[in-house]
Amino acid sequence: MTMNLKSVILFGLLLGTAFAPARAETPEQKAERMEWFSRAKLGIFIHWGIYSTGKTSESWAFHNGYVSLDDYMKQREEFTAAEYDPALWADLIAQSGARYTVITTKHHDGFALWDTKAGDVSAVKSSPAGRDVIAPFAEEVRKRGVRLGFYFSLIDWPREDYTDIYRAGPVRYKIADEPERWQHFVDFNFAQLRELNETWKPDLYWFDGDWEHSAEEWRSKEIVDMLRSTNPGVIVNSRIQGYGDYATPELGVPVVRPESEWWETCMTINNSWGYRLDDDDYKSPHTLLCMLVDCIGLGGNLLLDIGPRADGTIPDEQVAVLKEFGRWTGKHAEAVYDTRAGIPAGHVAGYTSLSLDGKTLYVYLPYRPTESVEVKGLKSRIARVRVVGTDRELAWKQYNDISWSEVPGVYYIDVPEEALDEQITVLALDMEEPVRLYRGSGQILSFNEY
Ligand code: FHN
Repeated sequence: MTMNLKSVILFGLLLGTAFAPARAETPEQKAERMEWFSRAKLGIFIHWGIYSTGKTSESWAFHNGYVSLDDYMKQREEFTAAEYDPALWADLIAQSGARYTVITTKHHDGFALWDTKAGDVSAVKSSPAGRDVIAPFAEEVRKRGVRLGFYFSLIDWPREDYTDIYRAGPVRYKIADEPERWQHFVDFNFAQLRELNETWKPDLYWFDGDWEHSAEEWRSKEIVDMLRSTNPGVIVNSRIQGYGDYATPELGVPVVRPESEWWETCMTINNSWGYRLDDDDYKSPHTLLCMLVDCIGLGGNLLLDIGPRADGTIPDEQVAVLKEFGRWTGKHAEAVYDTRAGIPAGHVAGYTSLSLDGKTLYVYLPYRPTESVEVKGLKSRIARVRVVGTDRELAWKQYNDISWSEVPGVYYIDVPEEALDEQITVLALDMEEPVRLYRGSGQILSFNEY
């Protein structure tokens, strides 16, 4: 075979591209990939599976020995999805103001909600639903411009090739003793993930259960590389032993900002991830909205969980929360999506965030103020105060604005009863310049100019 110079160069270039090591992502490239997530602020988590009969917890019920594995797995006979309306689910999610959703494609019990060819335990092959319930959900969610996230449990306790099943032990086998058995399980995880990735190219993977094995054992790096090879923009949560993009504090908003630039608190709507017949201890919309603005103020997202029933209906209490979230986020959109972390606690009684240009300080009031709201330590001057979601401007005054002191005067903003939102009122303090703070502990004035 003869090659002219042009073909030799082209061939060389192709070889170079094929074999060049993947370049590490720069911080700027990562920030670009994380952009939609940073601005999303609210996601809706969905725990749906055979445990959605409401009789047991998700997976943990057999793992902890509360029911036998057989009795637990029998619940799949009640997973009918008979009333499942993915368009309605997607409507509710979009209306809540969430910009992304994360659905359990498979929990630790191994029951897959999509038509997996890699195993036999799925909504299609082993439940009366008899169909792929992920496919129509993915389609409806995307139609509404909501980002699609897949929860995927690395753990699959019931499988014979997985190392553990019960919390109390004993382990089935040790990887060192039976490496091929473990390899069989790893191949299975890869096969399922390949199916999900190639079919839907989700925007985000929410791994879970990584604590049971090391990155080397899960092959975490290879998993992420494999997903990115055909889905380069995908975002991966932290639960994959060091290869994720963002932190996932659970069931509690952090007190101080997490070290990770990107994070999300996942939160139950009552006290359970999946639907439970015996759990009607719902958190109020006010409580949950406070968690949302707390996350926003600390620069993170809230991933609020719902638990539909096995027939696909969503309990009224959960629908009511999503609708109230929609009313509130719709009215206060300006102070939700295009914001960044606020100022440290202590300057004002309430949660805060900043506009992206830093010139507007948003103050979220989870209470009904008496007389006025005090804001201290603001070196930059207020130009006007607005009530977000209304056309109302508020009056304020400043005390102790002393030109020869470095301690700025304290602002008092009048907030009349009529300006209040029924959940959380948001004030926008538009400043003359980006917010600058006084963070000292006061001073003695050794002279007066008057
Ligand atoms: O074990 C799971 C639990 O069932 C649930 O899915 C939560 C959601 O964050 N994740 C695990 C516990 O951290």
